[in-house]
Amino acid sequence: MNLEQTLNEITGKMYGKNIGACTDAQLYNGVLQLTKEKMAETPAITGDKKVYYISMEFLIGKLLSNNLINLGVYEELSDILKKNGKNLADIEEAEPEPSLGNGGLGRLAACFLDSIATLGLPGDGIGLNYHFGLFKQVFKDHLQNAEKNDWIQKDSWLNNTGTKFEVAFGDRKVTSVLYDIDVVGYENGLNKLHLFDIETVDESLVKKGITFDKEAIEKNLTLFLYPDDSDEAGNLLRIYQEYFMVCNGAQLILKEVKEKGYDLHTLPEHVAIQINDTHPTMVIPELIRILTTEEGFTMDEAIDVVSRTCAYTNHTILAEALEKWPLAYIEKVVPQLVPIIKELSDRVAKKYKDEKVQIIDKDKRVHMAHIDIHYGYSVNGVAAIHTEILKQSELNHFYKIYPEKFNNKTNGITFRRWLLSCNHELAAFLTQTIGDGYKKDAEELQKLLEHKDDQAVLDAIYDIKKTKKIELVSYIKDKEGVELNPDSIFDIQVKRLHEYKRQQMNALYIIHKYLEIKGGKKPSTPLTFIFGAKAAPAYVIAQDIIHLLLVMSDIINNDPEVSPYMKLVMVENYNVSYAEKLIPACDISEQISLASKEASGTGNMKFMLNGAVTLGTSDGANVEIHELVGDDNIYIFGQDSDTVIKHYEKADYVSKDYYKKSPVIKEAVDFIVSKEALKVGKKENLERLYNELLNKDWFMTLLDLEDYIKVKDQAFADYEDQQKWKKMMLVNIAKAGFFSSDRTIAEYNRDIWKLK
Ligand code: F58
Repeated sequence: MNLEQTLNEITGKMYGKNIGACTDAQLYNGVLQLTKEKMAETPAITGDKKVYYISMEFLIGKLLSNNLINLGVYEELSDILKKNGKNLADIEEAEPEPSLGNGGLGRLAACFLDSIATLGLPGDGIGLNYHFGLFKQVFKDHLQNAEKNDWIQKDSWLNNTGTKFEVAFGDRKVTSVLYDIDVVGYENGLNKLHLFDIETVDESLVKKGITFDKEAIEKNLTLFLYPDDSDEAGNLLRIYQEYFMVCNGAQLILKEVKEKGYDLHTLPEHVAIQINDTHPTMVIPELIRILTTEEGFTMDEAIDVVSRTCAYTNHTILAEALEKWPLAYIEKVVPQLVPIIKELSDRVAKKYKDEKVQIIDKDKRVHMAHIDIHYGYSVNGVAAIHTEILKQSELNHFYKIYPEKFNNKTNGITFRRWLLSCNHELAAFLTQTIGDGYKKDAEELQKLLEHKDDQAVLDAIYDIKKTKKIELVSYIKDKEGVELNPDSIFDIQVKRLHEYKRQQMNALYIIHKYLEIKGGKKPSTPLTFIFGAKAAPAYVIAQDIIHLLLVMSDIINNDPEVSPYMKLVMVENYNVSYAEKLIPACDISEQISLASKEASGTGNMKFMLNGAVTLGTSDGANVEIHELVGDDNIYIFGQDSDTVIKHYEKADYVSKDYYKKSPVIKEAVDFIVSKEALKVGKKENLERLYNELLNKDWFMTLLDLEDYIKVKDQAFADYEDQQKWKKMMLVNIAKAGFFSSDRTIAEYNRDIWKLK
């Protein structure tokens, strides 16, 4: 049977209809089943040693398109649907997005699974099956509201495996259920994403918005991704979730090793466990607990084996993100782990006197990262500058003890999703121009450099960008009700909302531009500013920044004097699917974090790959992008990380000094609480933000604002020179190959996992 016959048979069985007679939603279910059948036929990737990537987040996004691409049937299916009067893009719209992650860290885990399978390495993900992913963002009265975000339908990518484990929280025992999602490599075999759920979960517990009874563990454990942790019950629930994941993960791993007939004493020869940030750290004491209490290991043996199996990735230097759980909380949730953690801590205390490297500190808090570093065999940062900061400052005390454990693995992105799937036009053009070798070996994108002076190629890249901008304009008109001008410059900042990412600095620039236009100084090419960002519900200033952006968009877009020259739109509920529409349409990619704070960033890579030019600070992977494309193909501004770190050390940054010194800064900041802004926005939110910027500004917005304005204006001016801009686009695409997650994973494997 050919693909069309199979699909007709499936829709016939499901709905008594052939392809042409189905609705898009019905066809989605049909194609879903077809794809799942194809994946089930794909041979599993096997080997002597396997990696388990354990993570609280896998921000997989919609899977249909990617799976079809990786199975090699995207084009064929697309044609079949067309023949039957259907459109694959419309069918994809019917797929709910699994938002099982907050941002970069979760998305990275998803890209990694794709690359592990694509490279043919045996490797599975281990995580949780949240029934409601990251909240759905809804704007009302210029404020963010959080609503529950369900994604699981009767038919979905989840396969119930029937595997169950018992998990004990002290005397309280619960049963887990394991769901698997197949992960198919690009023209390669099959791995799995294992998502654990609790058998007794109860979705009806969620009443209004995203609030629910936090105490009812049996019912709520896997309801939400990262519930609000602003209170003790929230923190405890987070520990319940973390332990639930690692306890299940540890049981699964040991079961698989035993089934393959390996002696558990040889664990490090057959298993590598990559711990994605500190959230899964308890897997270390949990494995030690199981090996000593159930498998007859001595404590020394268990510690030795586990330490040679586990490796840790750090994703941040922000102190508030480095988990330090009160021992009392762990005692409440998993008392059986406490003796193990104490033993691990005592061994460290005996050997090292330095306070800074202890596991349990004087306040009886457990430093999770310290467990990973002492009892894991590898510690990696996620971009060159980040790893250097870890070695030289944040984790310097550990680096002195274990220099051999530290290594860098600059992040990457899967080109299957972030080029082939989201930008068919560019992918097809690249194939036509440089062949399709780049799909397997991303470095081949460099062949594009040979066409640097080829006018037809330069024009084509520019035209494709225009096509994607027109598509986005129509999508945004539909979703947000805002009419954008495809001939304007698209300047885009999309990422989680956090002060260190400095969306507020971009907002101040926009105010500055608005005031300039009001004063009669109009930009030669109109400007479009696009934001997308969710703010953690408990993060007050982040909500205020969203408020300011929504207020400004209201003011700007409704001012007939200004709106022909600039528009501002903050898209609602930014997620992976939205990113796939925004990124191909971007001219200028905003990567403006305070230097030293963004560990890597991965959005920066996605934009570059799609021909956007970066406007950024010397932070995270921007530094490596800069090195690759050279000074002429990127806009870098602001203070460097050494300077910033010194400001923190000396505590000598005073934002008010910058405000007083610069009339431009003063004017922009004052506008936040101007009559005009207060007429549209809320006094409480705007005044709080204004005061924060003037009296605290912990992430040094005003430090870089003047330079930002200068360099951003330069970028807009350069855009006028089309020829120059086209070349910059080309160089950025050509140099993006380094950021393929295939390269990143090959390095993890070469240096850390060592799988065959
Ligand atoms: C991100 N971390 C880094 N954390 O900020 C980013 O620079 C990096 O590129 C990315 O990891 C991948 O390495 C990140 O996304 C989170 O989302 C936390 C998860 C746990 C709750 C708090 C946010």
